[in-house]
Amino acid sequence: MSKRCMLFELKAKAKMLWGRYAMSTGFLHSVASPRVYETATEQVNLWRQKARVGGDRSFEVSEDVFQGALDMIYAVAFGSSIGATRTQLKLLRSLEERDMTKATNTVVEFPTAANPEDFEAIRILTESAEIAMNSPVPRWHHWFALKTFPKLVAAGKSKDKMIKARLDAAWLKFSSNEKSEGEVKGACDLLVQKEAALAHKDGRAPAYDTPVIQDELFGFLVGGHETTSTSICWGLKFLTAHQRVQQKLRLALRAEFRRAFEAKEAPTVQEILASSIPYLDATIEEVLRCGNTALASMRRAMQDTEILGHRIPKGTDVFLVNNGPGFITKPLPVDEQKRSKTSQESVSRHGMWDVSDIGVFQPERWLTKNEKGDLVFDPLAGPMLGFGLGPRGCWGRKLALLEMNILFTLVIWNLELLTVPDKLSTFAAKDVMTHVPQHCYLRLAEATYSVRASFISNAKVGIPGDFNLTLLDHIYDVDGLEWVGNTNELNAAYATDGYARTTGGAGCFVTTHGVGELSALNGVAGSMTEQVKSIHVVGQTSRKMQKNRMMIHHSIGFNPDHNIFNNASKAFRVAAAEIQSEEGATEEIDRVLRECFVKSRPVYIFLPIDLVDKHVSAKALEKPLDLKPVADEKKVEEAANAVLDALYASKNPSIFVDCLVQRYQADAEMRELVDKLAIPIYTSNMGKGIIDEDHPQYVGLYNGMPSGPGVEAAYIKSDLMIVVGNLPSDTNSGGFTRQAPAEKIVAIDADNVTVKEKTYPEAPIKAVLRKLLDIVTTDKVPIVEMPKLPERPLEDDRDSKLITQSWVWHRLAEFLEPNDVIFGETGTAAFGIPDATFPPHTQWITQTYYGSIGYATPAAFGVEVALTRNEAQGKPRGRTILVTGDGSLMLTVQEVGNMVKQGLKPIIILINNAGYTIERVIHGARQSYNDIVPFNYSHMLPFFNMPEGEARMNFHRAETKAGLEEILGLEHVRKPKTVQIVEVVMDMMDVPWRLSTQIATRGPAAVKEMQEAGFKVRQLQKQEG
Ligand SMILES: Cc1ncc(C[n+]2csc(CCOP(=O)(O)OP(=O)(O)O)c2C)c(N)n1
Repeated sequence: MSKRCMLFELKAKAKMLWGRYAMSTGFLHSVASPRVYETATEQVNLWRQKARVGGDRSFEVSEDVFQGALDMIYAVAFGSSIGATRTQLKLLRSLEERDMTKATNTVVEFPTAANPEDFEAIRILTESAEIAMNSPVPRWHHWFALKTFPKLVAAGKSKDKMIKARLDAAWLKFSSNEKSEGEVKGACDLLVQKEAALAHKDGRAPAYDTPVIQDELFGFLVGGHETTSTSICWGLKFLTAHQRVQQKLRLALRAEFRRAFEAKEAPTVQEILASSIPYLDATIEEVLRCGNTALASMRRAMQDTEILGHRIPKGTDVFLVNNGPGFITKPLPVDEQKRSKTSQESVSRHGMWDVSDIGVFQPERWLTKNEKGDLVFDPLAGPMLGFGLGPRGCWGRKLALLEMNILFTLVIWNLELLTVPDKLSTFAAKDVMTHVPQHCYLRLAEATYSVRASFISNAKVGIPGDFNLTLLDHIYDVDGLEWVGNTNELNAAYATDGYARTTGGAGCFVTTHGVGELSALNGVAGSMTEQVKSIHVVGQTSRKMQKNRMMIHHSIGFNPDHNIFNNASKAFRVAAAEIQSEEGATEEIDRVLRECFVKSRPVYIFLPIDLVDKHVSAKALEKPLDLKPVADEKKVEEAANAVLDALYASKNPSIFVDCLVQRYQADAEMRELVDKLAIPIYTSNMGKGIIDEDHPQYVGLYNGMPSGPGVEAAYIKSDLMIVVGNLPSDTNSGGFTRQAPAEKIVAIDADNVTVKEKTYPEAPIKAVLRKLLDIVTTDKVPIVEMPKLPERPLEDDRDSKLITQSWVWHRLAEFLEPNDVIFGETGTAAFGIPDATFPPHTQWITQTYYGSIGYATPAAFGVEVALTRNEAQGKPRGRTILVTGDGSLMLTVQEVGNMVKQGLKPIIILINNAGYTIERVIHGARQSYNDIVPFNYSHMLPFFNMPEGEARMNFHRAETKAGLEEILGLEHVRKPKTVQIVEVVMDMMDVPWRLSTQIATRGPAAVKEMQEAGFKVRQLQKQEG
């Protein structure tokens, strides 16, 4: 028996308005969306207010959702809100917590304001459909009720009056001119405008307020809110119950709406319309599938037909059930032969998800990968009939999806749907006009705008192990975080270091406890001593295992202390979050992240495996991470004034720039300051590149004795040496020969300033440089004549056809382009490259102080990862040029395989000088301990799985200068698309002059040993002197 009633028919009649006019993209975007956005914003504000007044308690929102949905459709129909949500909000604004008489510890019930009259009329008429649904003679019964029940009669009159008034107003607007011009503010305007235009055209009297048009409009209102509000309620319930989905959705929104995220405001309606967020579409589709708002579509057979071999006579009402097998439970077995031909043919076009988890709410089932490998929303991923199909499918589908899209975006963006007590979160439903949840409770908190993880680093590197696997799973949940594996933990630590140096922020890597964390320790120690921001996350054994000192694998001996490894790394970090409870965990993590930045050194986060999946409050995220060091404004000013006083009183000042400027992110201030001061600039070995070497005031690299001709002589003429970001290790000061007379030194260090032996504490480097920029009076800075350096003496091996140390570094420097990142691995490269002049904006990376060989290859991997991500975000990037010795490469060569796998494109210049030349020159020139295992490097790329042909193209070997010239001129070497290896064959007894000069600083015995072994000892500075 048909359960049709007049309201359903009205809804169907509204077809012209729905289908032809109001569902056009133009109308939806320019007219409907702004109205929907306004009302959705009101809804968010209402809930925000309820959360403020109700505190941490849950409250029922079904009525709010119903009011909001009617507000929306009314505004889309008539251009202005019916005011239901606004009325409630007004009342709520005047209330405080103490006014909440109907509140328990967990639930709060808010007083309600009387709804506007029109709202009540529409609601009464909509709900009257239930009369038909419960009657054996639905059509007649409903008609009778509408005509005779006083409440329904009054509501009908009210509704007719309201619609007539709206139509009249629209008519006034569009009938006044021939072209029916005027602003269309809603569907009613659109309908009248079309009718006015048609009437003009046909030369007839317009019929804008006929019963048909009135029914169209009322059908639009009725059809547009009850199903949508039910679906929204289901959506809120699912997102509350599935916190992972909610969090993932929020992150997807944040990733899409970057501008809004950074501005800490909601995305605009235009931004929402222009967006494409597959996870949002998938979530809405999954809400519709699992919520089952319309349990069935009813269709009457228009002709005799057959379904799965069963005869269906014309006129039969067929119920297509949406909540059964195939949709939310496993499909029933069907004899495929019995399906119609069209149905059989469509199998390949329509997907069927993995049915093993068909009963689970899981938006991911609607996502597939496109040809480019990107996840896209696929509405055909599985069967779905929520809106029906074909000519009798739901006309309002587009509007309903638009409303849900805007509302869910704004709700999830602004509010966190916290879990509600079990008894309030059941999925019990009642079947009235739609399949409605019995209750819909929310407990809310403001969503915060900061995501710590993506802020720190958008790529996490590391190595899996039993104790971090589940932790690693969560990396995939966070948009903006990416898992990049490494070939071992030491490499992960190095890669993190490289990543951090090039981004200026922190790098983060994850290892398993014991074996993993110990393997990484050498790399972490390097970051510690070179002051690089590294976050080492260790997945530990469970708290119970730790407490019971269980003999879990990777532990040491009997009755093992599981924290033995944690204790081992204490000297190599500035802070550690040793998490043992979810209580306070987030605050503790924030504390160490701050330490990492403020002290620019490694930190650890230890996470027992049993804590990984525990929920913690997101409250800490409300407080933005403060990464700036504490700077006492007065002390900073005092320090800056002392610097300036000394500067103004000097006659021949200079400024010396070292690497800690970069570590404390003060490069920009440094560059601005040298421009402003216009006094001679020198840099250290490790500070090279921070100031462009074509700067008019740049004199050269001063490294004590191993400095270029005339550099030291010029520097020591300074009567005031402003030394910024000093790191005075042996290798960065020419074996402690760099001159630094205390009475001439103004030292601007990481967190204090010393002016001629008086120290000003609590004055961080970046703040001091900024202050100097603000208060310096450039007129008072002495004008200094730029020193003139003598010409470099010509090298005596310059005519050699073979590749020599005296030639190769200058040639490689010519190969550089602005924005390149160049690595000099510990070895002859680290001493040779500083001799060359870089183009502007070159980043120079060398682990000169810690000097752990093998560092540069994985660190170059980390840099390439960072540069590739930059490029993907449209930022400019240079190339990564790794210069490494053959001995060093062998320690961490596996990471080249990872470069191939990840599609990275560094240029690797491999100095093949048959072993540890740098060690030969120090001692034991021809001892076998300075030899290495010889390799055939041409096999390296194929071994790492680069296809043979490609590998041949990308491997190059140069034995002569001419050969290297040719290779460096190749287009695919200069502009690489994949890893390039350039093997450069050099003499094992050839060393850069800076290296032999540095060794000579050890005294005459060292010089004698070098000379007896056959090394040339060239001291350019001496030659000049
Ligand atoms: C991990 C580590 N082990 C040992 C050393 C000692 N060391 C310093 S440089 C070097 C040799 C580097 O040789 P290679 O990379 O071939 O460079 P070359 O000097 O030959 O250009 C060694 C073994 C070190 N610095 N780090």
